[in-house]
Formats: sequence, structure tokens, C-alpha cells
Amino acid sequence: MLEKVLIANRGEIALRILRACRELGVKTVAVHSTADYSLKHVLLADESVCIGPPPSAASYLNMPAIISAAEVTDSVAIHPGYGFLSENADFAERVENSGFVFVGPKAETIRIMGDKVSAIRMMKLQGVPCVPGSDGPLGEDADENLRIARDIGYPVIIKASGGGGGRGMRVVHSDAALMNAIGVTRSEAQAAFGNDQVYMEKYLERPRHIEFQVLADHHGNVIHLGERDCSMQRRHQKVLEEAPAPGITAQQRRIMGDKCVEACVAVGYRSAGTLEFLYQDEEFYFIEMNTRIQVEHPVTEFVTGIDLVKAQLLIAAGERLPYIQNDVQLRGHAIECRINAEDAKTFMPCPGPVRLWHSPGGPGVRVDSHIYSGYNVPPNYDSLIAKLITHGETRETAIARMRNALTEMVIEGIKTNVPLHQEICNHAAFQKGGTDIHYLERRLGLK
Ligand code: MV4
Repeated sequence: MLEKVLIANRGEIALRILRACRELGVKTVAVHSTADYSLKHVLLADESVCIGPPPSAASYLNMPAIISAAEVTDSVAIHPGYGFLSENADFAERVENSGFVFVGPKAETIRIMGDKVSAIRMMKLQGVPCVPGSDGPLGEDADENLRIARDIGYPVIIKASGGGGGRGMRVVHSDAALMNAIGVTRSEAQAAFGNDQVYMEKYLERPRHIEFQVLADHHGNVIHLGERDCSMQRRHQKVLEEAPAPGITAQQRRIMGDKCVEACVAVGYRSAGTLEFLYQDEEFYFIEMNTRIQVEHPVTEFVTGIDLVKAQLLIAAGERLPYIQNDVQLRGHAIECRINAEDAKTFMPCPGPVRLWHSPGGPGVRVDSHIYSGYNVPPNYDSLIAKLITHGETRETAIARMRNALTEMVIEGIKTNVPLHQEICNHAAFQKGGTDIHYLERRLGLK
């Protein structure tokens, strides 16, 4: 097994990684900014290194500082968590070239999946269903682009190849608006990602966001762990996720899961990964692949019983997957609420001191959080302070447990979005299941 792992992240995911390392007998190194001396995982880690001032660019995104910290602590591997450098192919390459194990896929795979045009091309070639579209980058020929759009049929969406997660997109409803939309998306993409490549897809008007979790080792073994429904979102920020996706049949899951597995085998994927799909009118359309552990991984852990972070570490150590596809049996239903330090109505971040924290409990309740009474939420980072995850034999039980847990949980001193979660969980459309990606914004009166 890996002897010592450096955790290149902060907050709840750093604590989650630390716990997985501890279970495996792996020593841990925390790296942190000067705003983060009192993070729970920093206090618990075997060693810690301060890597810079509060701004992420100077600390959690500071590649030389992180790699130096790995060197001075004799770490053997670096786990990037999610966000920050987790999907930065240059970082993965520099980590490996410095002689450390990057806990994730090969740098080359991260690069391919980071470029949405190449990711879609790769998946389509392997028989994964994709959205009807330009099948490659758009050129400069206006007539040709008009022809592609008419062929697909309006509305279409122009997306930046270097974007993803909702950045750099524009919906187009007519010939008249097409040229300008391509031009603007192109220049925004150049400014934001240093890459002006854009592509076109049919715009799906009321899809759900359903994603498949995969695990792959270095020996060509790949399994899928079913899907998650992440449709409950606001401005591309997921709010609540669940597994399995309501209404998806065992047959749909098997067919799509197998396609994901085949594609991952073909591209030599390794570590944990997620294939994102839009789902509309009973059809799946691949849109992007994420090459990191995701925020919402606990719902998959609850329904499969498989520890994804431990699996990532074992895979990184070169071990074979300890499961075959048939070992993966889904049990019950799990829901995750992302608890943010923010105003429940305005969504403005609300950092500050946590005066009192009481964690909920009981059967089927899991809390992934780094906060404690007296902890000060710094203003410099993402406002996620806790993930509340519940599991039950049925979706109804998982919701009932979530409603109890939201009531039990006490966070004083800062504002949180707990009231928003209570409202969602109490609402009939959510209880019915299968709401689309625009549901929450419609309900909040933003649309
Ligand atoms: C789309 C789409 C509709 N049609 N592509 C936004 C995030 C990025 N991952 C892809 N996104 C979308 N792509 C086609 N062809 C609608 C969205 C979209 C969305 C997708 C998933 C979750 C939330 C979303 C919110 C708005 C738009």
C-alpha cells in the first residue's frame, strides 16, 4: 500500500480522504493556507505543511508549493480531491514527473476529457450515445455553420470545448442569432480557457442530469456503480443529489452502465470517474466526463456499500479492483443535501464563526463535515460546510430520514441553506421524483 499520502485539498473532502487513509494504515500529510490552520483534517493529520496565503491561486492551486511539500515530507502520492487541481492535466503530469503517484487517471486521460470535443469524439466512437451535434469543432465558415444548425434543428447550444460544468455556453433559437452567438462564445472561451474551440449540440429543453460512476484499475478491470440524479441545481451548483435516479429501470442501468464500462476499457481509464448524461424522453445523451472523485460520491457509497475513496487509493497503489460487476448490487435509496454557509433566500455566502454545531444521527444518516463548534468559516473558499446524506430501504424512507436530520441539525452563528433543503424535501414534486434541471430555478421564481 502507499506509505504516505499528501492531501492537496481542504474542508470536508480533505477530512474524507484522511479518514480513508487512516483505515488503510496510510500516513497523511495535510497542506493548507494561512487561513486554514484550524481545519479539522489539518489538526488530525500526521504532518501538515503551510503552502501559502489564503487566496487559492497562492495556496491550493500553487503546484510548486504542493510538490515541494510532498518532497519535504517524503510523501509517495498526492490525492487532489475535487475542485482545485483535481482535473488539471499539467498538475497530474508534474506530480508523476516528480516521482509521486497522482491519485487519479493518467494525465493524458485528464487532458482528453478536459477537452469536451475530444471527450465526445472518444465516447461516440465507443458507442456511447451523445447529443446530436456538430461532431467536432465548428469552423469559421458561416454557411457551413448555418447548415449544421439547420440540420440539427433549433434550438441549438454553442459550447466551449475547454468549458464544462456550465461555463461558456449559449443557446441559439434562430439563424439570425447563430453567427453572433458563435463569435461571442468563441471569444469568451479564448479569454476564459485560452482555447477558442467551440462546438454545437441540439439544445434539450427539459432534461434531467444523470451521471454514472465508474471504477477502473491499472489492469484493465472496470466496473460501474450505477447512477446518480443531480438535477436539483441552481446556476450550475448542485444542491441535492440522489442514487439511484428515480424511474430508471434495472435494464436501462445495465445497458448504460455497460456502455460506460466498455468505453472506459477502450480508453484505458483508471481510478474513479463519472460520465455525465442528459436524460430526456427516456434517452441518455453523454455530455462530459469528470476524472475526479465528486462531491456527491457518498450517495453511491450508501447504495453500493463500496468506499470510493479507499478504492481510489488501492487502485493508485496498483492493486486490482476487489470487486467484479456482479458484486455491485444496489440496495435502497440515498439522498445528499449540500449544506452551504449562505443565505437561504439570496444565496449570498455567509462566512464567519460557527458558535454551535450539533450533528444529526440515527439509522441511515451520514454527515461529512469538517466544521465544529468554534470553527470559523473563512471567506476565501467554496461555501460548502457539510454534506448530509441519508439512506433507507426506499426513497420515502431516505426522504423521511432527511427531513428528521435537517430538523435535528443545529448550526448557529452563520446562515445556512438548511431552510432551502427543508422546503425542497417538503415539496410534492420532489417527493414524486424525477424533476428536471430547471425545476429548482422555476420554483425559486428565477425562471
Ligand atoms: C446542455 C443542456 C441542454 N442541451 N446541452 C450545463 C452544464 C454542462 N455540464 C452542460 N450543461 C447543459 N448542457 C444540451 N445539448 C443543458 C445544460 C444545462 C445543465 C446541465 C446539467 C445540469 C444543470 C444544467 C443547467 C442548465 C443547463
